[in-house]
Amino acid sequence: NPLKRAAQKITDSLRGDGGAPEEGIPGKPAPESPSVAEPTEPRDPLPPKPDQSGPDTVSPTGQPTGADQARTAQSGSYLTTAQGTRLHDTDHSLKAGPRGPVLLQDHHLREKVMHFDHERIPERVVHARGAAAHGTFQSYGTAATVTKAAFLAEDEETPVFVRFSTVLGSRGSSDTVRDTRGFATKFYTSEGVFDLVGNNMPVFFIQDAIKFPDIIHAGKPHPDREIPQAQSAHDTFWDFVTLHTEATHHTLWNMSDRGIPRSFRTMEGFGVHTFRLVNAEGATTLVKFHWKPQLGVHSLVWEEAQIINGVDPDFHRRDLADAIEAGAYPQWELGIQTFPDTPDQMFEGIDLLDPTNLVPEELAPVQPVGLLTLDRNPSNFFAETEQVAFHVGHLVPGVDITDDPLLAGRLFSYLDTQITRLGGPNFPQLPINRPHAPVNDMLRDGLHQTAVHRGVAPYRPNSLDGGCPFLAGADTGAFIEAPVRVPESTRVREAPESFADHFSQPRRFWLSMSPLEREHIIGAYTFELAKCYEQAIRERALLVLANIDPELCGEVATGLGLPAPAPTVPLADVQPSPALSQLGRTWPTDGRVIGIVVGPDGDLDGVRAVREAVVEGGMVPLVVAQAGGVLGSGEGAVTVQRTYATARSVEFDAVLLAGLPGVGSDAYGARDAKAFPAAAQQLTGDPRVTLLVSEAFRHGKAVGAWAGGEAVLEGAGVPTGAPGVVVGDTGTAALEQLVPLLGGHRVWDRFTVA
Ligand code: HDD
Repeated sequence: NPLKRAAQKITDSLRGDGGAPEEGIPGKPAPESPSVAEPTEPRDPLPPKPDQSGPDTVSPTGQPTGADQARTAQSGSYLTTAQGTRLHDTDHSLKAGPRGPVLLQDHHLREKVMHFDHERIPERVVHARGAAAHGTFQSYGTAATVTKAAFLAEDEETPVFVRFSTVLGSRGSSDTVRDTRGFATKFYTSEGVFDLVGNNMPVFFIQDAIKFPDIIHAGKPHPDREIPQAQSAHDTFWDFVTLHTEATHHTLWNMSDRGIPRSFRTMEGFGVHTFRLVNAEGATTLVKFHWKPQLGVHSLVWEEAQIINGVDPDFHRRDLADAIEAGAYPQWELGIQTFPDTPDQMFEGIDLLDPTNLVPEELAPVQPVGLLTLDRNPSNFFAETEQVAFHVGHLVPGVDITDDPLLAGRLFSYLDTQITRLGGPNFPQLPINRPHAPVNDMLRDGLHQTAVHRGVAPYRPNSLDGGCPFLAGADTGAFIEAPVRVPESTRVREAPESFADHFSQPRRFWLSMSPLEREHIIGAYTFELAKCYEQAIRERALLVLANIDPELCGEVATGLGLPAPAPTVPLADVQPSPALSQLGRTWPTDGRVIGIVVGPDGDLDGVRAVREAVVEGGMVPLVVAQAGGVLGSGEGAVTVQRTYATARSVEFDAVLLAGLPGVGSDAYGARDAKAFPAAAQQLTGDPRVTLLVSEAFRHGKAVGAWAGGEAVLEGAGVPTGAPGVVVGDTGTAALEQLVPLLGGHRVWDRFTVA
């Protein structure tokens, strides 16, 4: 039949220039050609239209849109309405006379208030509070043997946007609560967007996404009073995680120092799930992704975290933005642990599909594959940090998923949630979400459509738009699902047997901690459980702890005033993984904050010299004095950055004291210090300075003094011979002794652990 043959010819030619695309799928037979003729008269396809390269960035009337939207939204010197009409007054409603009623005809009032009324959008249901930054990812090319992903090829530089977050708190909650942190990275690769939506902990509370609403409902504030905010220290959280023991490992990480990071800059990041990489030959490798911070992994101590929540709830957000503004660009190395893609997807007895498991680095070393540098703060929080939409299904050729049941549910959830949060399906068109690769989809219309699509045939196959857009093949950069064998089975609502081990991995984590880190964990469990009202929950929590370790269980039981139960399962015989401990290593001191506290008669020359030396060492000096302004005059003047009223120890990694009046001195004259009882001042000097010093000491921070600062140490009850307390003849001499202590993050020797 000649007509059928001609129709077949056109159908074949409409398959595009991707070079027999489906043939590119290794091991997959090409699909059968469609036998149905096109409804049009068979003829040669039309040439591709020039405007088939994706949504236009010029409006139909020639104005720039999209990336240039800032220009259209904010140009010209005059205040205008949203329609561009210049205004002469925006402070008064239109009234019938100065004391008369406001007139309904005031269209400017109406527009201004209407827009304000709709400024807020729903916050993220989880990870609502976050901060973000732009940067670049520089690939080393070391992953090129295991993946064909272009952004991991040698010397490839890819723009990125990274958002860090807490999980439980709402948008206005505090930064330093005990919680998991989100670490989500959007790579704007040449092959489309790749999102690595991870956390600062390598394991998750649940093994199946169907339980995500349960764990989140349990962790969020109680539905009746909506308290507590951004906390896990309450009954519903502990009720769930003690009944649902697969949460044990993640809960233990939360109770460890990882739950209260010092800074986003000092957190590790993890992809959590096992992913599958595909190389140019089609070979697959299972991987886990890791982000390793160049500044080391550091945490707050609990009391410090609690104080910060009051004195600076924006602590992490401020720290990230300040560091970038100061040019101290935070960096992380991306690394991969690789595992053979065996049919059972196990490695050394660890089920790689169970997201409550980690693989110790000692068994599978993390191999560095590239460097992330964050070097630009967002210019508009809402447009960028709030509107960015991550999705684990944003994948590029060379990176594919596994059958981890937690990942499967995430693949559904992220797209879905953006529709409510960002008001419709066109959120990929928001400037922060736009891919940097050309986009030529056939998605059309919908709420907030900003692209002006051309052509008449957003369907395939078509003959009317020249058969465009074409389909790509493996050799032209198509994303092709790895041809993985799906196990033959029966439909069930069940987990594999290997998912039933809930305690050996937590036990490994516990055994890997240093004595001091264990002490912190015991403190955290005791604090959180003591905040629960229900005795039954506390008792159940102790049963869980008994299965991790008798010492952990016993210490927490003592703190709660309860008997320690015996384990209900045999204690797992596991080896520690030293890489899990944060202590015992030395890190660069870049970006560390040194408070230089100076009194009314302080050694200004010394302060100047210390400041310069701190800056030269890549750290941040903050001068703290009784009142704001400048100390001294002329060229030698020193600018004051904090006063005794605005400074608190938690802001500094180390403190240096210069020329401060000490015990019994009446040299303090600042008006606000008078708010403290005179007796307190007489005893210790300014109570705010002594508090600052004693807190810094208690939190394990290096403390130093010169030029009379020693007297304040004494007044604050800080012995000059104690570990990490240094005294110098000059400021720089004191600083020289102080800096090496910073490399260890804190003066751990100061803590005695039995
Ligand atoms: Fe999720 C946000 C990380 C499991 C459903 N998740 C969100 C963010 C991060 C993570 C970092 C914030 C992204 C941003 O900054 O905008 N989530 C994880 C990790 C998980 C995980 C590491 C486990 C390994 N998440 C998970 C499950 C579900 C979700 C199992 C649902 C079944 N997550 C969401 C969400 C969010 C989200 C509801 C809220 C806002 C958003 O997606 O965009 O879809």
